[in-house]
Amino acid sequence: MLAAQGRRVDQVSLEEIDWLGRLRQGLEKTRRGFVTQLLDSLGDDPLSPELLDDLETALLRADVGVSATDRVLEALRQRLNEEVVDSAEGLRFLKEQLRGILDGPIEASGVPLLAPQHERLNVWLMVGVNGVGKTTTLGKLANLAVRSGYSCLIAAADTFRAAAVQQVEAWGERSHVPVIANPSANADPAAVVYDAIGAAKAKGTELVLVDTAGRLQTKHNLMEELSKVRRIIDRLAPDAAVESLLVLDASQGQNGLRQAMAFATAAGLTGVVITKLDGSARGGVALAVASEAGLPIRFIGAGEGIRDLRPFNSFEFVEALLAG
Ligand SMILES: Nc1nc2c(ncn2[C@@H]2O[C@H](COP(=O)(O)OP(=O)(O)OP(=O)(O)O)[C@@H](O)[C@H]2O)c(=O)[nH]1
Ligand SMILES: [Mg+2]
Repeated sequence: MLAAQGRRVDQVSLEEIDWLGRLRQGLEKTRRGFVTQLLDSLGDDPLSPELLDDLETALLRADVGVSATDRVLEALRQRLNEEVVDSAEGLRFLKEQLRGILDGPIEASGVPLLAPQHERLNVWLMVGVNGVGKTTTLGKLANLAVRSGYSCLIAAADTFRAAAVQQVEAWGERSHVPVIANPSANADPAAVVYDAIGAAKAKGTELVLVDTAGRLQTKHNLMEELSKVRRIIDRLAPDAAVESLLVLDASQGQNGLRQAMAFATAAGLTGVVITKLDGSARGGVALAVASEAGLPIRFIGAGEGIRDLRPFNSFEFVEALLAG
């Protein structure tokens, strides 16, 4: 039996089984509004054109977005034109289509699983609107990095409020990861990043995680500040592997897409982290992000705990989303 792509169930650790359970639980709300309805209408009968209408509504309601929904329906229609498809095969085909959408940008990036590169400086920048979970994600990533044997440091480049530095310092302490911060109020975030990259180079640190202040994508001056941070990184560490990760709150659904476009321009996005999948009814937004923003989803967060973040895997995600 396959528990995750390419691995047998006895190769999966207890922690992973625990995570899969939590992910499934987290996607419960999305599933309730979408899959239960879908599975009910699927029944045991072969797929019919009416059923495709129901499926379309269900996908749109789960915030899968028009483009991904159209792609899935088009593929299903074509299949139905060719042959009779029973419900089990219909579900299998649907899962395959959804995985294809999620995997598209990942395959295009040439990096199936994002991890820091050893013996090289990696700089990962967390960006996004207010309160989406940037700092929490950074704290979880620091822990994951340490557990995976990387040397890591945090740049407290959210200088907008004093509490932000304390918050990120608390996360650093939990994983024994040093935090570079500037004690003066309203320090320039780019200056903090400058110090952090200097420290990382001096110590041979492999991963620098950069926390940034939440900002609305419509605030031009704040987006410009973010571009400046990005330029500093590129200038100081031209050989570094830079990841600019947009953190999106799943419960914001389609709004996330509009944010993605603006942040892509300012911060040169390379990927997305979707947070708060626990308790959101809009988990389908992952498909909209992949299909419309064309960005690979790299991690997903489903909880506030330090271990509630995992590398994104389309197989796990689709199975959790469509679990009966
Ligand atoms: N349930 C749940 N809560 C989360 C998750 N990720 C973050 N949160 C919570 O969301 C709230 C905001 O998280 P932060 O990490 O401070 O968000 P931020 O993007 O850094 O916020 P600003 O810096 O103010 O823009 C906190 O209460 C977190 O505990 C998640 O995956 N699930
Ligand atoms: Mg923050």
